[in-house]
Amino acid sequence: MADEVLLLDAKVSMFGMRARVALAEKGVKYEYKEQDLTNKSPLLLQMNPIHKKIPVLIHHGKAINESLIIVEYIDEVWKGEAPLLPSDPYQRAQAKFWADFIGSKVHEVGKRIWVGKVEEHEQAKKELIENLKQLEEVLGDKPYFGGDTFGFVDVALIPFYKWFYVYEKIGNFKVESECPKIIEWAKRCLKRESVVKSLADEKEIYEFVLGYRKKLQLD
Ligand code: GS8
Repeated sequence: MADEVLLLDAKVSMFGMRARVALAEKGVKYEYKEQDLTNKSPLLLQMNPIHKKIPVLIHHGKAINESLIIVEYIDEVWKGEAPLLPSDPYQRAQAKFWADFIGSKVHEVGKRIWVGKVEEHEQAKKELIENLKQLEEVLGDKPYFGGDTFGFVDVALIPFYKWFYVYEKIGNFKVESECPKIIEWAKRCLKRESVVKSLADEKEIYEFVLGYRKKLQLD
């Protein structure tokens, strides 16, 4: 199997972590290829010629691009184990909506903290907290966004938990004091082997971001 599945990825990437968590949930063996995004490999350029971004899943030589599409693909191909998307069409649509919200809102606003100038931080922090509070409402009293089982939205969001450390250090605030339910949910997810072994270390992410900010002279 290992020669059939290949993941082009970068360790600290929240999008790459989504693919890794989904593969681990399904117990899929794969070959991991760390990519240097400052000097993109011919393989990455060939496999994602449109966006030239990681993650890229290569299955039997064919490329699948975009993290949420990759997670859905993994869910469809390895159907038997741990279903991630609900089978009910409305629930499925809802799961896709919130997973997209995480990329278009949480990620974008988080980026305004970690690549943003200091004067942009206050507004970005406010919006990030608003977005996370919306997600807390979606979670409600369920253990996971997927209900009783870990699902698509859980996979989409959990990598960002490791990025909270960066948002908090750079933005000088604590997510937990504003959104305790999200932190409780994240700690629950972190009890899963698939999650623990797939996520990058927060200090490593922070070091990466500090280097990035230094290079761009943002401080
Ligand atoms: C985003 C992937 C992405 O931004 C997805 O897969 O969900 N919507 C896509 N990948 C980044 C690394 S993570 O921040 C990337 O590959 N960047 C390289 C570049 O922009 O040149």
